[in-house]
Amino acid sequence: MMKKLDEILEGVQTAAIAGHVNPDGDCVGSAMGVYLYLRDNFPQIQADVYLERKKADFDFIPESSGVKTEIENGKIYDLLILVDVSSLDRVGVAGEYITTAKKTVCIDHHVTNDGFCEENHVVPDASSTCEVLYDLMEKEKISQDCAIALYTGMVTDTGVFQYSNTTPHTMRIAASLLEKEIPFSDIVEQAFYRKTYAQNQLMGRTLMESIMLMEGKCIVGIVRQKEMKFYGLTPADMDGIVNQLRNTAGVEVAIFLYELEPQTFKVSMRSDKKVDVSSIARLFGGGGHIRAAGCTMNGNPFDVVNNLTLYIERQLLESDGE
Ligand SMILES: [Mn+2]
Repeated sequence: MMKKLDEILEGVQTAAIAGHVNPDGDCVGSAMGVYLYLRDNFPQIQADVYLERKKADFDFIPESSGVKTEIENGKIYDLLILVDVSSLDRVGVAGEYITTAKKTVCIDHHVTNDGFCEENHVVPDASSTCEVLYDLMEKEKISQDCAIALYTGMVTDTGVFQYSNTTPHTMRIAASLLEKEIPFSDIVEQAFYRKTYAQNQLMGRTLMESIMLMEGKCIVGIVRQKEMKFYGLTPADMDGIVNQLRNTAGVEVAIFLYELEPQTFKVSMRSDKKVDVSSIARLFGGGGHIRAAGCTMNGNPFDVVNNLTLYIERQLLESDGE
């Protein structure tokens, strides 16, 4: 039974709000959304937001400069709210609070979420954690600042309301956030499209060096550590590359690998219509959504790609047989 956020907050005096490793727009948006809702409606609650590494991309979200990147040793919160976190091993900096906080609550939309908190509000059909969050909030208590945060997460996770996770309900929520007179054009531009020059250069290079498999149904892009170092980029700067790969005529599945350390790769997959990439990511200890999923894999890039394409090919064959 889903409780409303106001109910979850009953009797709470201190709250830690945290997201997942390598926080994306939905993670930052939902964490800040909760924070701003508390700031505006529950000023008696002392709340802190903990996120791994604050991305400049989302600096426009009000109060985001106050985000903490390190936990306070020994601090015990009444409540830990984890947002957009699908499993225990994805918890970012606030991991220690899971054992010390008096109550833990997870608000999420990943189908792979295994319910690792005491209370779990997981809606796999929701476009984003921000969408789940909106439904847990009292509409009239959502300020313009809070609406900016929520809209950011929805824009990021739906690819600006384009991906198949976008529903009429998603659009109705987006509409009600627009009624708060948020700067929606700037949010889309800054949260989704804007890249640094170095990011664009690395994206261009990755596209140029990409390879096509399965008669053009699968595209693979690979970024090595030495390239990231050359452009002065980190894993947090890789956003958008896998989408651009997928955005190729005829491609059903895009695979993007970037090297975390020698022989270890972060894998992101995007699918067009036929392949459930989350089921493949899960085979390798990862997770995500049907059309967007990821995992971490060991070996050389060719081993990694071969392991994945086996399952992609199988699903493509099955769907063609239907
Ligand atoms: Mn999300």
